[in-house]
Amino acid sequence: MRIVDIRVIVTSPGRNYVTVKVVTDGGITGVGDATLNGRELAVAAYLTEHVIPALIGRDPARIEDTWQYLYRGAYWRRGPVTMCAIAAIDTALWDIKGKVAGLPVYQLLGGRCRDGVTVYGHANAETVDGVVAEVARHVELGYRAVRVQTGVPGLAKTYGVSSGDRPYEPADAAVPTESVFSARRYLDHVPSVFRRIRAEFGPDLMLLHDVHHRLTPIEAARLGKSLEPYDLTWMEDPVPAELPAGYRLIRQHTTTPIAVGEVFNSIWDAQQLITEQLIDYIRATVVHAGGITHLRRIFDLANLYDVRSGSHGASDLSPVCLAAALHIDLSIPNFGLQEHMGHPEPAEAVFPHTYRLDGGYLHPSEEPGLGVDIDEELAARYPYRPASLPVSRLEDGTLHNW
Ligand code: EZ4
Ligand code: CO
Repeated sequence: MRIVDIRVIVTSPGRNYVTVKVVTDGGITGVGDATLNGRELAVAAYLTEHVIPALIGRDPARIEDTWQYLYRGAYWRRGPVTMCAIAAIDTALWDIKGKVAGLPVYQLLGGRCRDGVTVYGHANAETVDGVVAEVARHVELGYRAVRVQTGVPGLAKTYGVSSGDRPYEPADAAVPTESVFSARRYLDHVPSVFRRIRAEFGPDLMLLHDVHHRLTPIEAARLGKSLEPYDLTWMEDPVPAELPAGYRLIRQHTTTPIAVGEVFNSIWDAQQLITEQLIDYIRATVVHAGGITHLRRIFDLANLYDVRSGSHGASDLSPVCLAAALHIDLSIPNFGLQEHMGHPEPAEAVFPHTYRLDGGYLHPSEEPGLGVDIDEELAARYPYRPASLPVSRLEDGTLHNW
C-alpha cells in the first residue's frame, strides 16, 4: 500500500479548522485534525511545503516509523506548528489502519477499558444566577461533570464566558482583542461562585474550573485552598507551566486536584509535572500533542505516576480530534475525564461522525477506523476567515497571560 495524495483542507463552518486527508493507492483514505487556533495557516503551510512532499509513495501502515521520520527526522523539533502537523498525519494513518483491519481504532489500541467516556460540559454565564441555570441545564442533559466559569465583578470580560447567547468562542476577531484581568478581583469572587453551586447541586456533581494560566504560584495556592470546601474535581492551568517547579509550591498548600497540559506539544513538556506527581490530570490531546501515537506515550508515562487523562476538547479541536480522543479514552487504563464542548452546527455537518453522546458519556464510533470524515464539497462552502485569540492585560496596562 502507498500514499498517493495528501490534501490539506482549510474550512470555517462556524470557526476555522484545518484537516488532513491521506489518500492511498487502494482508495482507502484517513483523516486527521491539524487545527491550531489562531495559527491555522502556519500548520497548513508546514504540511504543504515540508511534510506532504516527503510522504508521497510511503507505506501508510508504518505509523511509528512515519512519526519518527517527521519528529526525529526534522532537525527543528517540537513546537505547536510542527506537532499539529505530525498529529494530523499520525491520526490519519491510524484511521487507515483501522479501515484496513476492519476494526474501530480503540480495538487496535488494546480494546475497551470502560463502558463509556465520562465527559464534562461547559456552564458559563456573566452572573452567578446565570451560571446556576446553566449548570442545571447540563445536569438535566445528564452530564455528571461540569466546568463552571463566570464573570468577575469589576472586570468587563472574563475568560470562558460567552457574549450574548452564542456559545463561547475566544477567537473573536482577525486582530487580537484585549481584555483586562485582576488577580485580586478574581480571587475575591471565585470561591463564592463555587460555594453557591455546591450548595445548589449537592455533593455528587463533579465541578471543574479553568484558571487559564492567569495566577502566580502563591495566588494559585490560595485559590486552591479556598476552593477545598467545595470539592472540585480539578483546578485547571493555575499558572503557566514553563516553570514546573511553580507547581511544587501550589502542591505544598492545597489538596485541590490540578489539571494541566492543553498547550503541551510533547511528552517532554509533561515529564517533570508527571514524574514528580505535581499534577493529577494531564490535559494533552491528539491534535496538539503529536497524534494518537504520542498521546498514548504521554498517558502511559502518566499511568506510572497515578496521573489520569483529562483531554482538552474545546470547540477549536475538530470532530476529527474528538473522534480520535474517544478511541484513546476508551482504551487506556488511566482515563480521567474528557472535555466536551460541542462544535458549531455547520461543523457537525462538515465532519460526519458516528460517535455519540448518551447522558454524561461519549461513545466512540464502532465503524472501522475513527468513524469520522470530512465532506469536502460542503467544507468548500465555508471559506477561511482570519480569527485570533485575544490578549490580556492587567489593570495598569501590563501585558499578562491570556
Ligand atoms: O482557551 O481551546 O479548557 N479549555 C480552554 C480553551 C482554550 C482554547 C484555545 O484555543 O482553555 O478554551
Ligand atoms: Co483550559
